[in-house]
Amino acid sequence: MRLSSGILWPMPITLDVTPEFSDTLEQGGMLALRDQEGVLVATMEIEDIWEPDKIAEAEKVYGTAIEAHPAVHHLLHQTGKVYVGGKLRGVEPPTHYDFKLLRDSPSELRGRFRKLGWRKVVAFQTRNPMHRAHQEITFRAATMHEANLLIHPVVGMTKPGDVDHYTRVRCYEKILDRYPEQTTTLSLLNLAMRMGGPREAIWHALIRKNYGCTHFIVGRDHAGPGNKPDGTPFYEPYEAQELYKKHHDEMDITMVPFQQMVYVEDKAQYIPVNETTKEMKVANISGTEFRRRLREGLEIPEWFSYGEIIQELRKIYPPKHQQGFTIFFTGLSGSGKSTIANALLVKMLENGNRRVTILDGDVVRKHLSSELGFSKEHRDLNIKRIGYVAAEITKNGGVAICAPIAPYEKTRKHVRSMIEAEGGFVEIFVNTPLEECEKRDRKGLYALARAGKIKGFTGIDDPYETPQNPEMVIDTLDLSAELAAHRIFVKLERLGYIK
Ligand code: PPS
Repeated sequence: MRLSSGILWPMPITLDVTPEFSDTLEQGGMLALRDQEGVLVATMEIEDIWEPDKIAEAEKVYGTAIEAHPAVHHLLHQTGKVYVGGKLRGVEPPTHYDFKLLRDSPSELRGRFRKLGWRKVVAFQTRNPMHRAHQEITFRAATMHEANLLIHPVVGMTKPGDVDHYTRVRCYEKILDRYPEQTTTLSLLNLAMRMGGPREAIWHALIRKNYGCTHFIVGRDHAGPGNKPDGTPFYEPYEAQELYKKHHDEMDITMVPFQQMVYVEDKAQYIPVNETTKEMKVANISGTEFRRRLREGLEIPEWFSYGEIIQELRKIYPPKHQQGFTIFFTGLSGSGKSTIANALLVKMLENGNRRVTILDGDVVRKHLSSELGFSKEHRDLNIKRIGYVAAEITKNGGVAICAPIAPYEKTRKHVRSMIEAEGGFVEIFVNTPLEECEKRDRKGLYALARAGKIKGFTGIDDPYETPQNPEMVIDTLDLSAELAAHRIFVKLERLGYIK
């Protein structure tokens, strides 16, 4: 909780490197800290090089070493094994090309407050789009303390799965109009959140103090990471407020604690949950429910959010028939994947509502993977490349039809997770038995494989792992390619992907 000088500082910020790199360093040496483009941001005079006990760090800082906690996961899997410490000298602040006018250094923001004559400023930390309840809390907080309001959202790393900051910032800009004029301002904070609950609340407040704020709002479950796998929370809902109270005297920034706000229908008003009575009809929409409604294009009531905010969010949660998706065929060589894929492509082009790209096995091997062979390593690489391109297409609202053999379940799963992060994924197992593929042997490859002239041929001397949970199985023995494509098309309509 403290620096060695005794100053309250609850969150270690460390420079982590790999052991190989640390071997090239020595105490007293200098390190150049650069951004991704190689611009020198700062130098470090190396004072310490050490191997931390990460489990101890996780337990002390986050109160847990369970990997379901995003910061614990990051600490254990994404940070280097060795830490380097020392005196930093700033050279040039990192450049940001987005929302330049909304980015302030601590001294710039303090200067702005001085210029405006804002003596008391309440800061509001957020990593989510703001709705009516947030407007209500922040407005009340400022009024209660006769202060101005700073909306100070984090635009660095937040919780995985959060709404991207571009969308959020457009929402924050819109909500500014919902406050009385001249009372509220917006500035972006480039911070990597840890979802560290109580300690993070103290950290957030100290940062806001440095930015010139006098008050800081701490609501329910501040910087909460969600629940543990057993369903219990990592931190109690008001634990952050408790820890803040404990250190309040040395913080020099006043906590404005808030209970969760709920909407009371008969009063047409938001009130803190601890002020509600049994008789009151309380309405609430959870984050999960809200996202479901956005995804499915369902109504979101006016009491929950403002029309202009919903409009902004609907852009990133388009209805299903505008969302991107990937159809991933898998099956033996000669099973009929390409034929069905092409029949499906034609059907979709005929329908005309979708932009489709086909990533057929042979075509990919010609244009993307021409240097690859058929070893396990090369096949995996080939499939991952297809997955990457399909994920990009899916992200941008297109349709990717992939038709490789993709013989290994683990790699297919990997591709599924890559693509599902961006949109829909429909795996279709083209289940043509080996005997049939061999009988057809259109390219004559099975004969060559049997004769030992091609080594490592799928189904002959290299395995094909049957898909465990495909969205569809196509049996080509009793279904023509055209009918198979028709069945898939109907399924896509039923899933809502085609209108
Ligand atoms: S993989 O395993 O998914 O990377 O394979 P893929 O990219 O789909 O390429 C399969 C096509 O390459 C031809 N071919 C082979 N297939 C399997 N095993 C071996 N050893 C092999 N050597 C060449 C074969 O024609 C496949 O085409 P399709 O269209 O599947 O019949």
